[in-house]
Amino acid sequence: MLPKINPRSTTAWQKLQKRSETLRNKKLKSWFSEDPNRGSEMSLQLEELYLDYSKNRLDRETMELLADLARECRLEAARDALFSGEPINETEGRAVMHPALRAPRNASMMVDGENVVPEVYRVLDKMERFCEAIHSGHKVGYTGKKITDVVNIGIGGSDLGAVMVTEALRAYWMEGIKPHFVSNIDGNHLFQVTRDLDPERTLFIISSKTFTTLETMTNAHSARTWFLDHAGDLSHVKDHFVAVSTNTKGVVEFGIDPQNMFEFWDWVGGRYSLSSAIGLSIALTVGFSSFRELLDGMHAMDRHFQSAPLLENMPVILGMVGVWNINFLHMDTLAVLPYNQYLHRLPAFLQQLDMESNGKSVDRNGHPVDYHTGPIVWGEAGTNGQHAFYQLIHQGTSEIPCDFIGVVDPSHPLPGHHPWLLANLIAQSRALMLGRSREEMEQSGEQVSPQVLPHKVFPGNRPSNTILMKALTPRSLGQLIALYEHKVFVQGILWNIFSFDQFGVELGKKLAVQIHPFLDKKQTDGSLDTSTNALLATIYDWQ
Ligand code: G6Q
Repeated sequence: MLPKINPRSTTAWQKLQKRSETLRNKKLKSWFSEDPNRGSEMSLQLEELYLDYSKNRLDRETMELLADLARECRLEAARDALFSGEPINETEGRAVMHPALRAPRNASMMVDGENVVPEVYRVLDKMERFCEAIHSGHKVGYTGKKITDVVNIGIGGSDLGAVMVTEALRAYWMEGIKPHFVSNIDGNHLFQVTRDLDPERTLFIISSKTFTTLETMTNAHSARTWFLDHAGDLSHVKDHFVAVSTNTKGVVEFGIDPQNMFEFWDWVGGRYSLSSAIGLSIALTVGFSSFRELLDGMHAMDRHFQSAPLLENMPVILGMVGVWNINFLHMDTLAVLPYNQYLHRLPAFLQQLDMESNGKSVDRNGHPVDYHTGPIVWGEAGTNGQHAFYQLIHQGTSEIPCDFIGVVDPSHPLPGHHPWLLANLIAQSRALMLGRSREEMEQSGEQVSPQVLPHKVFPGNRPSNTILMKALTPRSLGQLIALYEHKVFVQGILWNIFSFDQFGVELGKKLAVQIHPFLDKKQTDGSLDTSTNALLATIYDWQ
């Protein structure tokens, strides 16, 4: 059981409130000029991952108070409960054991009195053999041709992580095999992906924890029809369709041989599942050994999170700084800004991880919260964002904390690009911190008319974190992913909410089931509101 402590009732919360009032007029710029060690002291490193949180509007005393808040909210006990397999997903009655997916073979991680690590390795070993058979050409399509294209059909947690990681690890793609992802029930998605594929060389992975998800099952059935239109005989399905799921019955009913099924378990949440068999498309794309390195990187971060003291613990620090920005400085969004083209799907992945986990307004006692919880997460790869929405980040009325993410070693040979990319990354967080005052403008000697001058003033004092990776490798990417997974956990504990359910996605699904027959029949039954009626009437007219 998780502790159920209202953070506002803690002594630390009251002190943090006072601290935020004391610091209200303090400028980030002055903190840096007063303290020559701020940059190096408010940063920490794990292997080749470096977090600088010094450009946030807080000082060491604030960090100590945040750690007190974490202690009063019993974060360490909650962390122990996570790693010991307690059913901390209380609303669904399940353990939350994604760290077991990347634990070493000889580890022991218990769920319901059973060590789950041997089961994890049974599936990992099966995945490894399967990857090896596909890559070597030992396992081929029904006409004997080598598999060249892998289509993952899944949505949400059964899609976003795999898409993000395969994109991030483009430099590690194996020759001769290409990944594709279909998630949207909009037929355009499957149609566009399959249009140029050769059914004789295509492998479909139907990835669905429940094997009942509308979008995935609709796409899976259409993919099977597309395949059979070419292959003709149902017996060929086994060579071209595999499943990743917890639902053996559903997989068999679909017509996939259980031999071709890669299991995972109900203690793996969808958005925390990329290190399970849901990562099969990753392993097929980058090779099993690179997938293993990704898991090892995640495990390194798991261990760090599990053992490091609160103020030397990267996920804890990132989580606490976020709580400070959201609850004490009242900044409700978080921009994720990776300065690496291959990380372009990271904002979308983190959006789900964070917003589906902590987009909650009822606490663990079942009471409405009277404080803000999960931020609106959004973002884009830099430097594209600079030429789009950074204007608002620099001069808009909303203050937006940013996570800048940079990679020091480029993974391409082109000269002249990378220093500029890094210079932009560093410059942006510095510009946000420093700003530019009217006086600085006047002293700079820049010729600006008095009418234009106010428009050229930058308020500055805008907070950001910077995460540097030496290189974008499977290991460092694994560390980055687990860093954010645990950050989300930390914040959920401090906010006294349940982070591992997602009931908020259900109502819309139920209403879609109610509305679907009205589209078929082209008439409603008078039970709907007038806006919905008018929308349906327009659709009937235009069909
Ligand atoms: C993630 C969510 C959700 C889920 C999808 C797909 O945490 O639960 O995004 O992953 O709805 O579900 P299935 O894997 O069951 O198809």
